[in-house]
Amino acid sequence: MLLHASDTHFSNFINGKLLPAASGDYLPVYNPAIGEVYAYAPASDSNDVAHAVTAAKAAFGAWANLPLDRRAAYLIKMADLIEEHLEQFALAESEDNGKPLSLARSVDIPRAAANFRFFGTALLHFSSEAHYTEGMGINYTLRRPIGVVGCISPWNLPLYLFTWKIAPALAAGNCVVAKPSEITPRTAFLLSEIAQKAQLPPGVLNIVHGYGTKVGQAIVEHPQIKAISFTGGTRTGAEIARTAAPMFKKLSLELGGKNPSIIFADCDFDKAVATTVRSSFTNQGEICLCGSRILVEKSIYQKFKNAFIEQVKALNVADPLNETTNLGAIVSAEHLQKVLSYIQLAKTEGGTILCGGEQLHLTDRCKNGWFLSPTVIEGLPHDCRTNQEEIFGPVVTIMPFDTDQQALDYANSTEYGLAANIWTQNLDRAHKMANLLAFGIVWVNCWMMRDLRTPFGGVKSSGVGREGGWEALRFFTEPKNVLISYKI
Ligand code: TXE
Repeated sequence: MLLHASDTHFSNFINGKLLPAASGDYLPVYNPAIGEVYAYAPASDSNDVAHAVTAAKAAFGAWANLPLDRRAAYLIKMADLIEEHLEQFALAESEDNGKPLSLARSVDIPRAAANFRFFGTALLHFSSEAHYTEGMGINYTLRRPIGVVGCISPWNLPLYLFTWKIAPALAAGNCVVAKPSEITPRTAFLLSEIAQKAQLPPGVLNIVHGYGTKVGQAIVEHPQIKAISFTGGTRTGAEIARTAAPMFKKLSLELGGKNPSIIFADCDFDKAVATTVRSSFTNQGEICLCGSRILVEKSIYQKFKNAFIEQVKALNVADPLNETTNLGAIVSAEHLQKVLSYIQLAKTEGGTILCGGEQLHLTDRCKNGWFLSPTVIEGLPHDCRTNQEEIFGPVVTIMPFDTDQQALDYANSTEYGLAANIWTQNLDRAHKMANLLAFGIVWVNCWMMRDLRTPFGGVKSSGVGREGGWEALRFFTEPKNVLISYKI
């Protein structure tokens, strides 16, 4: 059991110590399933960020020069400790975010541990290039850590995405100032204790809690923080880029999505239906990779629609702690209102609600929680706002298409380009579509299957840069070319 697991007042983690915000202020943290404040996180500001940067700078030299196997051992220890406390982390994540406990237990927390283990071992194999130039000599590329870097993450996959940034940053030899979402700070707080238990040297990892406009902004503005890795909304990403660009900071931005699921008549029908239910509604649709526009070839449109709706209606929206729950609570009252407003918009745009569309009022301990029935909307043109803007909830549209070209045109018509999934048994079509879809990730006959070595990220307004594998380690290092001149 982690020491502070039942604390109602979370702490920052700066220079190896658990501290309140310098101001002494706190912000409320809600349990979405019961609709009540259950804890408080430090409402930090630029003073806490400055403190964290000072600690990180002081720790940097020793951390960057640690033998690789020792740095690796720290990260692997972090992975082991997360796994050791898996149940406690999973419960904390579920209570904080509203997601089903079973999902936190099977996806979020194992992946957080995997992030540390993956990058903890990757750093042992990371290498740089050498270029022999005839008549000139040999160039080799040094890759050195950047220094102090900032990691800012969102509320939908709290520990999963937080560690997806922190682990490669540390692996590459940087010291980190990290900020979790103020909406879901609990597992980041527990991670502080994991870092203490792993005896990570003070200042190597600093976690500062608080609002985006205060702590996030202070991280982005701080002149000693040389790179920012951010996942969150596209508008926030633009704001961060505006601030960071004139300071010439390195930026990795993972932003929103409006992903298509493209179903061709020659698909493996049962698998396509079942997976599309998952890709639409896993984590209440609050995953940037969720498909939210289902495009179905006209000849199987009715059949697919009927089978899909039947399975969606069978989904169990219930207390996240129940083992049989498929969809838990929406993360916040504000986000619930946003999602509901899109359902209203869909109606005014001429859409028909095939199922769901309403806030659900559960009973007992969840009677004031923020629940929404999974919603499927039909009859909308591909270019209306409902089909163009990110909703980020359990709401999908379904529409027919006639030809491959039309499917492609519809799919590529949004400003976003994160992930697409296509369903076909035709190999030629699969390759052709994968090539022409304007997305950073394309899944063929599957969804959200991840190999952590592969590049992860989007095009257009879905972001800049890629995470994962060598891409992440390259982002968190600065290359320097060295030419040794010699003549044979
Ligand atoms: O994101 P924000 P939110 C999308 C989704 C959602 C919308 C808003 O559409 O409805 O974004 O969600 C910090 N400088 N995604 O409000 O505000 C903030 O405190 C620096 C997609 O959570 O972008 C939090 O830690 N940081 C996404 C983080 O940024 C700032 C996942 C993300 O918050 C800041 C989540 C600022 N000025 C939401 N303002 C995905 N693609 O995975 C806020 N932050």
